[in-house]
Amino acid sequence: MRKIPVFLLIMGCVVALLAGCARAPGKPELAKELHVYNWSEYIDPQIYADFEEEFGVRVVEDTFASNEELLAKLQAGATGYDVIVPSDYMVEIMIEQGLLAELNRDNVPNITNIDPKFASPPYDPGMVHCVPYQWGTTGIGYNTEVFEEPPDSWAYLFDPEVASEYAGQFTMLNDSRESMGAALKYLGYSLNTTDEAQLTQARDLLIQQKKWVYAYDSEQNEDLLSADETVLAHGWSGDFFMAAVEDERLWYAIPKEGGTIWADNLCIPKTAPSQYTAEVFINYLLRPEVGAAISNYTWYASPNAAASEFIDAEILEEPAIYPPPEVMAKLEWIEDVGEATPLYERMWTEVKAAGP
Ligand code: N2P
Repeated sequence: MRKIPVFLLIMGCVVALLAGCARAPGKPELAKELHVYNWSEYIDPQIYADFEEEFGVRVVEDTFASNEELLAKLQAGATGYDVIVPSDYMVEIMIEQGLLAELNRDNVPNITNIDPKFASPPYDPGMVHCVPYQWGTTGIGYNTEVFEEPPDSWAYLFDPEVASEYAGQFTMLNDSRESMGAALKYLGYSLNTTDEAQLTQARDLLIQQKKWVYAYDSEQNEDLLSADETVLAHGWSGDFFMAAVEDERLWYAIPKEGGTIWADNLCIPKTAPSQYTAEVFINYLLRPEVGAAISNYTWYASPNAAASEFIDAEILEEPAIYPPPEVMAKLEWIEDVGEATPLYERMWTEVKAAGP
């Protein structure tokens, strides 16, 4: 056996000791980069910068525009993401497909900051895989100079007499479950129906509506409102409130027939390059001040109870962000519809393919 020079052995031990001291005992090393796949404009970029500064981990963000886009990307074999942000029903689908890692709670002690109301969601009982990030509703963004009274009904988008008045001046979300869901709600059905006749009616309603739709868009709908391209937009609550910081003519209404309530979640794909770094990041986002900074930027509601005291009063007190019980009672969660999922996808594809 060849002998290793003693000085090399000593040097090796010193290096190992130093490296050992640089991190908590028994903890893996942080990766140099963290890859986050998120909805667009869904976090204050300063939070990424602060995390980089404190932990020395560079955050790289990609964005997606729908849960189905996120799922398709993972199914197509994307393996580079450490943290993803699916909504409720998509978490359930991803767990079932074996795409998500289980959280190591030892690395996420701040998970106790989550409000008990959100700590055991039906799509991920006990938060085994994911931590709720933000929640909100789906309704109608609008220009208050055009509407003195809030357009608080799906009729503004679907009733031929009303919608035709705003022909070419409104957008619908580019999202199968949300746009089919809005049509189903207008028709008085559940947005989780699996009844083919009801789904067909919703599809036909969307096709009839198509000639008045400016665009199917989930990422620029608030900008189009602000640019006076449109006056109404089917969309997510916070996107309009956040845009109203710059353009105070914009506001948002929850339709009286009820709309979607949803929660997006921080999850780690099984293929994550560094599950540990992802957990350290999620734990960071769960700090009370950081949790509040997220909502103060996005204008979405926070599931982090400890963050509340740092969230701006105008957000906490806005009934279209934290709706009162009677409004909550009318909202519906999108659920995994199992075998009916391809039916929703087919109907939506038919809407998109239909002539104007
Ligand atoms: C943020 C989009 C919110 C995500 N721009 C809706 N689930």
